[in-house]
Amino acid sequence: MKLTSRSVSLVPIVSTVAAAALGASLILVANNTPANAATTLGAAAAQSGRYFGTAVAAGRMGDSTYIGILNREFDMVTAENEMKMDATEPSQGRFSYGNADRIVNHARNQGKRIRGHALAWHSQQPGWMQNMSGTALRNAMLNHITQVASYYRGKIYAWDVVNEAFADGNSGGRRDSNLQRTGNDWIEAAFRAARAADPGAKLCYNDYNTDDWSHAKTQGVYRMVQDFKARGVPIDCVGLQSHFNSQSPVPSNYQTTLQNFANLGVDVQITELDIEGSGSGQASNYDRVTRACLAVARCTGITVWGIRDTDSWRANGTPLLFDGGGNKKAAYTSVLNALNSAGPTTTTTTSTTTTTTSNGPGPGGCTASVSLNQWNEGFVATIKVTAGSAALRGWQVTTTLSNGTVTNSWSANRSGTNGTVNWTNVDYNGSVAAGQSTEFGFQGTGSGAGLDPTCTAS
Ligand code: 9MR
Repeated sequence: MKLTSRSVSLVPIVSTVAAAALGASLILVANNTPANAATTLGAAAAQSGRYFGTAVAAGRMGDSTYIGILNREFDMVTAENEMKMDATEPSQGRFSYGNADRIVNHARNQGKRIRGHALAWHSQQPGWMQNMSGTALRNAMLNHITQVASYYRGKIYAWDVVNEAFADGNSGGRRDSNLQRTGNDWIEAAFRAARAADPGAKLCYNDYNTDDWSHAKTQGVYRMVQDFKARGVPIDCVGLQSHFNSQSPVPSNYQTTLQNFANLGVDVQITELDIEGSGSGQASNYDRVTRACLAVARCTGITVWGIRDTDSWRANGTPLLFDGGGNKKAAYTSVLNALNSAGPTTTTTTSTTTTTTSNGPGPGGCTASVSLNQWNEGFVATIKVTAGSAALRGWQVTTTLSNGTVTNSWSANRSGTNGTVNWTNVDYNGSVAAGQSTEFGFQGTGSGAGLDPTCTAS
């Protein structure tokens, strides 16, 4: 039984000037008119296939205001401290995931994705590691990466494999540290170990003061990534922490920096954004950063480093999007508006359709429907799986991608990237009560038309 209902909505162009100039009445744009504007950061970012995340502290998860904002606004989560080396391996060979798991489980239960932070770093090392050197330290680092990335295999969208390994100042070289003293190849060794442990996670190099293209540190990181790509060292992304204040303002060439890294063939992510200040000045800086990301196709998402100003590691600088009472600041509105201004379209000649297709109850008692956001080069599909009259213990959805390719997916396992693609539940969303639903999604290039999902209970 298939295709019991279909509805297609086309949103007409908002710019009559563009329509007249191009002489075309079929040019369509969507979701950038006030009536269609998304009302949360995550939903607004998703219109262009991006995420909007925040750092989460396990110790604040009992705070209902904090959790309420987290659940409503953000679709990517980074553990602020709980996945660091001192937290996850407090004594050598004994791993501890309690607080990290609280964050990971909450995020997954809420359908949010997770950035892992951080597998190897000179700072926040457990005491036993701080005193190590040479081969023993190299092996301990590799074991740590293997253990932690294996434990979270399949649950992490992107790992900060190595954090802050470059020196500040004019050298453009590496920072001195016990890890650096194990040999200059420690970073690539870390990336190879992470790839082996979790082949599905994107692997990022993450640093601060790498926002200004003219800075020696930025150039040093750029040369390393260029070298890794040339030699086949597995690296997928570069994280720009982007902690800004009056001493370290948003540089005028920030978008250039994002674009130049992206041009090396890696994704770029803004990983720890905060901008000290208040009012319209702060709002305009947030606007610039957001628009810079939106202007770079491979800038895949933005994470702010905390929820309310009072949650920040530098609370006195009021650097975040919500005030201490959980109220939206001017900076919040400027980010939301910037994300909405991009909408799902990239040019005024883009066609955007929203298609909803539902399949009738299959023999196994579940249905699947798709909500598709299509723009000229790609799409984001969200598939809703609904249990029939009996609870599901697992499900499989089959989709057809005749003219598109999956580049990224979440909350389901998949069999391939195009043609007939089978999706099965992951461990946390296989159980669905009778009549209830769960969702998974994917992003792709090309066309998502004709996905026509069918659901089978398993
Ligand atoms: O926000 C984190 C704070 O709670 C910790 O005390 C601090 C310890 O180093 O780390 C902070 O997060 C840092 C992140 O892990 C790496 N980039 C800089 C962040 C702000 O210091």
